[in-house]
Parts: sequence; structure tokens; C-alpha cells
Amino acid sequence: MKSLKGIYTALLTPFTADGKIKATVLAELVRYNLDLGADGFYVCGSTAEALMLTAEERMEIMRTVKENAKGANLIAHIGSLNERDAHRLAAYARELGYDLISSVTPFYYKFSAKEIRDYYVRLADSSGMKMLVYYFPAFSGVNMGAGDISSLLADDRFAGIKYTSNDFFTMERCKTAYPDKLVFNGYDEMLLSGLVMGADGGIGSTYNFMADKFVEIRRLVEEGRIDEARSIQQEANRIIAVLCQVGVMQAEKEVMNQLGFDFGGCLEPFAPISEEHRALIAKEIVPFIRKP
Ligand code: MN9
Repeated sequence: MKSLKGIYTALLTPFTADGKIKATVLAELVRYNLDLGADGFYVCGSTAEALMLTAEERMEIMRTVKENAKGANLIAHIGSLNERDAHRLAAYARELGYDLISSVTPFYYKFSAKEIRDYYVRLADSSGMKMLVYYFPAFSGVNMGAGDISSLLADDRFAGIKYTSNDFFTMERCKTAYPDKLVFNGYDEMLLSGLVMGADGGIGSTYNFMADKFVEIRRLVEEGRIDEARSIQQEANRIIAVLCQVGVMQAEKEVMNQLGFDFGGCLEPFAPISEEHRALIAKEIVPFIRKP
């Protein structure tokens, strides 16, 4: 049974000016991340702008990544408020041979804990795939305590959780209660914190061009070399601070463009990046990133 622990890039999606997916550039991104040492890919998540895409577009991304991932671990985010689409995408993930499916907690309509649990159970049962809960309260507006999360992790259908929160007390309580379940740290700027509290790895958007840094942080933590790990986290965080100043998604795509990928920009409603921000990225980020 292969390990699903490790560093997973939450892949960005390259688009043409009229919003079509650039499959060849996405394939180049996958190969670049394999060279950076990524253990796997989190496909069609927030970072991919997947919630702004059709089911067919998401299937094209899932297929393109599978064709180029060279056996790396694959997790498909199949979540949607259109649960019919979510079931179609979950079935497609199984057909392609993905390792896990994942979904953001159903949002907007303030669903109850039981409605959220039943949503996950239906998707796992209909696809026969194990589910990785995507917990991102800052974006979804759905807050769960250790009790709610534990009621999910107690069930065999759940492989674990992508935990994008700075509440490391709750993370530690869940990991201690369910040591065999996967817990992935979701905020890249806090990977070291998550790892020392028991996370099995990380899933992140800045990994698209910094996976090598995060692979090294995880290796150093495993060797107990915390001070060295912290130095690399500080290096990554200086870059992440600039990304946050610009707008994470728009900035990340501009980094890819300046690294030589014909990546394009974000889909509307995201605003295009300014010339001032392009210059800031050229000065403060790209010189410190490993070139393809
Ligand atoms: O899980 C990720 N972001 C998105 C949260 O999914 C959009 C992170 O990788 C952040 O982008 C990163 C920078 O704040 O930690």
C-alpha cells in the first residue's frame, strides 16, 4: 500500500485570453513540479479556479494531469454546490485512477453538520473512493470544531483532511485522536507549524514554484533539524508576503509567466495584475525561484 503522505502542489490552471484551458502549459507545469520534487498533485482545487469552471473543463484538467504525472499521487477536488456534477467528477476520478477524492465543505446555504456529513458520505459511496475533507473556513465560511471533524474522521470512508486553518490546537487534537488518518497542512506560510503538530505533509498553491522549499522543510523536520527548517520557511514567507500584497492567485500566475510559462491570467471576476505589481514580482520573487 503506497504512502499518500508528502508535499502536494495545488495546481494552477493556465488559460487563454478568452478563458480556454492551455493543456500543453498545464503539462509543462506538472513536469516542472515533478522536477521540484513534489510528491503529488491536488487537482481542480481553489487554486485551479475550478469552482469557476464547468464539469467538462474540470475533467479536461484531471485527464491532462493524469497523463503527465508519471505515477505521482493524485487527489481530485470534485466538490461542487451542484452535487450532480460532484458525483460525475468523483466517478471520473475513479475511472482515471486517482488516489483520493476531495471536496470543500458545502457552503453558502449554511448547511448543518449532518447535511455536510451526508454530502461527503454520498460522494464516497457513489464513487467507491475515499474522501479527503477540504477544510478552508476563511474561504468557505464553514467552521468545524474538533468534534465535527472527528465525527468524519471516525468513518472509514474518510481518508483525512486538507486543513487550511491556523487553529493548530484543533489540528493536533484530530491527528492525536486519529493518527492513521491523513492531515495535510493547508496554509503554506505555516507548513512548519503544521508539521511539528503532526501533519503528514502539505497541500499548497505556492508549491507551484516553491515545492522544492517545502519538500526540504519536511525532510529537515523528519531529521529534527528545526532551525534549518525555520530558515527555509522564513525564506518562503518573505515571498508569500509579497504574493498576499498583490493578490495570491494573480501573483502566482504572474510568477509562472515570468518563469517562462505562457500561463495567462486569472478568470474574471479576478482583476488583471497591474504593471506596478508585475515589477514588484520581478524584483522580489522571481530571482529567488528555481528556474524550470
Ligand atoms: O489552502 C491555499 N490557497 C488556496 C489554501 O487554496 C487559494 C494556500 O496555498 C494559500 O494560497 C497560501 C498563501 O496564503 O498559503
